[in-house]
Amino acid sequence: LELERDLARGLLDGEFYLEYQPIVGVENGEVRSLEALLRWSHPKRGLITPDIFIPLAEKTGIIQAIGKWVVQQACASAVTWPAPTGVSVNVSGDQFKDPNFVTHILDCLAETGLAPERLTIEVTEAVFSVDIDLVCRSLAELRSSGVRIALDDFGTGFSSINNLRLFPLDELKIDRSFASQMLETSQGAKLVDLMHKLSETFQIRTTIEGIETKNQLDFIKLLGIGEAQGFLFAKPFAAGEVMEYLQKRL
Ligand code: G
Ligand code: G
Ligand code: NA
Ligand code: MN
Repeated sequence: LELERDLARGLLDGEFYLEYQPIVGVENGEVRSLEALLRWSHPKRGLITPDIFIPLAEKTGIIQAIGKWVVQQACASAVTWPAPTGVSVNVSGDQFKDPNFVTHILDCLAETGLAPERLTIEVTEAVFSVDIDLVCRSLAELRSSGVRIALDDFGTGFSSINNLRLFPLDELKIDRSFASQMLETSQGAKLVDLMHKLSETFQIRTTIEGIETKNQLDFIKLLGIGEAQGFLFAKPFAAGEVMEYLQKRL
């Protein structure tokens, strides 16, 4: 309860910050985008991860304000990176309930000057439990402005294949639990191949999360998966380290 009350104060006091984790092209190692991952540096409890505070922020409604801050920060940072390197922002289903959600994102793009094509909005299958029409309309509007849409943690939620048909998507992110199983059993490998083929059927780009080993990378290359993320490439790092990371890879 105390933590819930602290969220609003923490936002005002600048206790939130973003880390970034690269999403890399499997063939050429090029950094396609960096995913913004929210962190809370609590004055008494130290570092708190989003698994803990995002559900609380959703419960209290402060997620709207926090979500706006995240988009604004991410766009402001990304515009300083060399184009076409993009930024990927996680968005909670509740944020769609804000009637100004889309407008705010488009305003952030206009104000920072970031090309819409460089912003990816990541939603999880949990958005399917919000008003489907509302979510569909918002995603379509963003997409028609050039913003890319990714379905995150794919394979772990309640989504049906039909959702892939109904939702305007550009990218499917296979959940990292599948990457860790991939080379353990033949079934694990087939599952990843199947999800990639599913994504190809809908002409969606595939990213796989949680790539930790060279063997895993070699395997997804073989499958033809286009993009990957994981500790093999980099752990999430501070905003101030992004430029150095990008320069080192050129
Ligand atoms: O980075 P970490 O492993 O702690 O992330 C845990 C979860 O929190 C992930 O599922 C991630 O998508 C989510 N998350 C990270 N940053 C944000 C954010 O800014 N907004 C929302 N809604 N979720 C986030
Ligand atoms: O749910 P989402 O995919 O947004 O969660 C992102 C989180 O996953 C990041 O906070 C990061 O810490 C974690 N993560 C990213 N890459 C790896 C990886 O290769 N292995 C493991 N175990 N976790 C990872
Ligand atoms: Na994510
Ligand atoms: Mn994910």
